[in-house]
Amino acid sequence: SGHHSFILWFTGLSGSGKSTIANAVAHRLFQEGINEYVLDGDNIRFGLNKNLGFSAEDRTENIRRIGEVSKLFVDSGQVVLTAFISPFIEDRKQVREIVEENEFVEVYIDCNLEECERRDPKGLYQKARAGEIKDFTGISSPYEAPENPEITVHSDQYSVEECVDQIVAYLKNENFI
Ligand code: GGZ
Repeated sequence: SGHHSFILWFTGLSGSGKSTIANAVAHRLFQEGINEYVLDGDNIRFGLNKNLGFSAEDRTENIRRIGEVSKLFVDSGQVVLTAFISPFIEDRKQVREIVEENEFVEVYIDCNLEECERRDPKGLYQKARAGEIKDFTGISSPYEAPENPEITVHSDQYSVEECVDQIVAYLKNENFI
């Protein structure tokens, strides 16, 4: 098929819907015959990066390694979707710089903190508010929103399926797929 390999890099707060939306986009790509793979906390933070926590330094190292692994996926001819908070602009920029210019597509999953906290699917915000989790993104650790992402979807205003449609439409319009 005519598609090239690239990184679809999701960034956003905990509970914003990154993993859910990334997996739904991956399913669409699969249906179109595209080789894809999703990297998220489940397959990275319990394996390759299990020695890393949530200090600023560890997050930077987390993202650096994920970037390098993503580059390998691109070299192997696949579309890789990554779903990590990746809170620092500089860390995301570093990943962008290790691949070709047309191989990094940043997707900002924009969901306001109040909504993420209302969803609180794992009860982590509640624990962070109670001081039981330190350095929690949005509460006691910063999140730097992208200044110029290729795609922004507002997961606090649109359904998962609508967000997926918006992302797939961008990829088609820009001839990524
Ligand atoms: C943020 C944390 C923290 C702290 C545990 N801060 O909603 P989740 O549970 O499933 O996703 C969050 C995940 C964040 O890991 P990332 O690798 O994406 O973070 S980063 O890119 O910043 O390195 C959350 C859980 O891990 N979690 N402690 N303190 N999220």
